Amino acid sequence: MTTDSAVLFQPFQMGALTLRNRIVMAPLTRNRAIHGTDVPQALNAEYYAQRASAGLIISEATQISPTAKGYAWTPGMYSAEQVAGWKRVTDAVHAKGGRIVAQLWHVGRISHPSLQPQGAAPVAPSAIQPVGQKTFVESNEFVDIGMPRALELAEIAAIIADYRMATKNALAAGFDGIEIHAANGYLIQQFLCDGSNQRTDNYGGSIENRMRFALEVVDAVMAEAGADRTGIRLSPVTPSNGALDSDPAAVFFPLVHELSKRKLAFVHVIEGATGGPRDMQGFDFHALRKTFSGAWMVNNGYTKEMAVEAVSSGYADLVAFGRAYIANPDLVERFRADAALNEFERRGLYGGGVEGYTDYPFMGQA
Ligand code: 8OZ
Repeated sequence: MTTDSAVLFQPFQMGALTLRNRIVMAPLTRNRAIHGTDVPQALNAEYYAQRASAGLIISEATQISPTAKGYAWTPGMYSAEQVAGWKRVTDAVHAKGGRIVAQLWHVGRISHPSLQPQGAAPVAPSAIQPVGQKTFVESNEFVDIGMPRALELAEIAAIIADYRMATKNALAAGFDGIEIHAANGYLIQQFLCDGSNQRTDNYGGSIENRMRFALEVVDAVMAEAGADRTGIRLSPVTPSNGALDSDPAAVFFPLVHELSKRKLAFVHVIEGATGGPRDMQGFDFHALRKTFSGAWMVNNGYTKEMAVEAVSSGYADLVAFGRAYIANPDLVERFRADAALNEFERRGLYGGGVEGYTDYPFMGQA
């Protein structure tokens, strides 16, 4: 290795947030909120606090409303109890000098009537069923995703208001900022992609119209948190959850240009297929980076060596690690010491308690 890994341990000013290094804990769905209320519990605070030496923690995806939920036992950001639960988490992270932003989420069509209020069909830009997708319900099974219901115009406005309220709640819960989850085939990406959006009103058709929902969400979040505490996660070429667009570059270049105009603190990109192959399918992420003036955060299968290269070359400011953070609470210290990493295991990945969650050893522990 010719490049010096010290670049990873340099502080970084991301908008209003001073981060102590370039290593980010990626948002990770772990399905451990309190059953029935979707409230974060003490175990969640312990898990995040274990990982507080990251330059930044991004919370697991958190639903902005009951309708925004797509999986069993994911946490919410819309009730007073949820805000109180999250306050325990942010307090525990801050007590260790860490920084944490909330990832706000609406799943759109990636849900199931058993997870929806009144057992209703999930909502989406258009009534188009995603092909071959499943979700995880409370009976502990993966079930097929059915036909969603197309949102009425007034409902779209209400969802934007939900994002704004959830942002207010996240700030009240002590979060340092917001990451808008616009990736992985959930509601915002469903509006962006022509494979899931066939609306004929102002929210469908042209690129400008398909971007409208995303930008209205961004504006609503910024109105509460400020641009300097707002970021967004994008996955231009992921096939996750049936995200499908005939020409991703035609959508994501103008979108990132708009985000840059708004002076968003950061853009977080998943390069390739989420949690899978880093095949960029001809999409030029380096060119996309050049259209954005704020911080650039990259993710997907990075090793320490790849992270050093991405940061020292000037392409990325920050690198987010998912699986490595599941298995290594002290990932920063291990990188610094050039120590071996714990192997990621699937046990307890989605749902359960301590096992596979807070029981991965720190360096020097058995
Ligand atoms: C894994 C399982 C359930 C949800 C994503 C929030 O893909 C998720 C997710 C990941 O963004």
